[in-house]
Amino acid sequence: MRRCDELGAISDEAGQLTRTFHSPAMQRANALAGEWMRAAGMSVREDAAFNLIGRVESKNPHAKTLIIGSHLDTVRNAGKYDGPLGVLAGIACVENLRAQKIELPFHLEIVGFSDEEGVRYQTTYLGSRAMAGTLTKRDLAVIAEKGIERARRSRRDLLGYAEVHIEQGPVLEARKLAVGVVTAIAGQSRIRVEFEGRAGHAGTTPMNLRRDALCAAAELILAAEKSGVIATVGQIDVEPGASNVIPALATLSLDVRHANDSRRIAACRALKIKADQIAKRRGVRVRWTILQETASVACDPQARKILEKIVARHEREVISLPSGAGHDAAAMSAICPVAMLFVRCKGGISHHPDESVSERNVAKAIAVLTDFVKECCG
Ligand code: HGY
Ligand code: MN
Ligand code: MN
Repeated sequence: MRRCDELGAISDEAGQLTRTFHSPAMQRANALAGEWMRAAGMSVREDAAFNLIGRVESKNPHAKTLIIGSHLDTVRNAGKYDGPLGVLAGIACVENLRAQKIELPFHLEIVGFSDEEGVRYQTTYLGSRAMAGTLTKRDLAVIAEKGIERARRSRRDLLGYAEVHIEQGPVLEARKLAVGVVTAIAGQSRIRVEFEGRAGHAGTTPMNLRRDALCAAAELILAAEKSGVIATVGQIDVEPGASNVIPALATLSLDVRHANDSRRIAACRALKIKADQIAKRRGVRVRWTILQETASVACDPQARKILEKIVARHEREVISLPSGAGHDAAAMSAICPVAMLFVRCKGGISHHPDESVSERNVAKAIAVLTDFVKECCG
């Protein structure tokens, strides 16, 4: 918990917690978490995508590697636990195994991914997709840092991936449980929508002669809210951005989620048609750019069974639940089986400085994770 506080104080922005891909704060966070990994007896390196990797070598050089991880980057004005808690739980698990003198028949790595949130480039999972080898040409074109695709790992080396993460929802708190097992991770689409109208004088241009880009955007935002899937417009930029000038350009981010990929894709299509209709009626142009699509991912049934068996030793009730939030496990599922454990967080609040967890619930998650790794020894 103290480590969460220490990492939570490392930010790119004064007065709030923001750490974005390869920023100065991310480099400081990697250095600090790397020290804790070294102190736990791990060898530490950073891969070509700036993922922080602590490793406990098994005596068997031909062994595969189990990866436990989460992300060290954050959203803007973030909470302290979304991401870092999973990395620190992994380090605590290694400290437990060491204290119990457990020799693992496989290599164990704890990974702090460099960009799960995608705040800097609007492309999520840069770190875990670099490791999974699923970066697109577009990803590589938009990012300034070259060569991150060299972080790619081969599926032959991996046993699997496990992630501890705050639930970011209300279910565990409602059921008075500390932890729960994740069944699947919802797919997501990230789209940039640009409405281009015409700037004009706010005082002299009659309302019926305007080509107001921001009013067009406003209509689409409300249509997204009623689209029947989980849709969010989190960012909007307006140009020229003066109070007495009719907006010529409105650029908005559209984030669409659903557990069922065809429902999500259909909803995005319907919103694109709506955007075209709004643009036509208002005499503005619209540009629709899909920045990223991530399919929904089922957690590995076998790994889930092991996790449920372990949770049953620690909780009076074992519940399994889907994740509406995206996680690095979704990216890692391209190269190995994945398992996720949710930790209860207060009020389900996340992506907000009020994000909080209890020491008791975190202790239970670390105990479950440690038993899970021991169970993987077969
Ligand atoms: O947006 C998400 O679902 C995750 O927090 N990156
Ligand atoms: Mn997260
Ligand atoms: Mn997040």
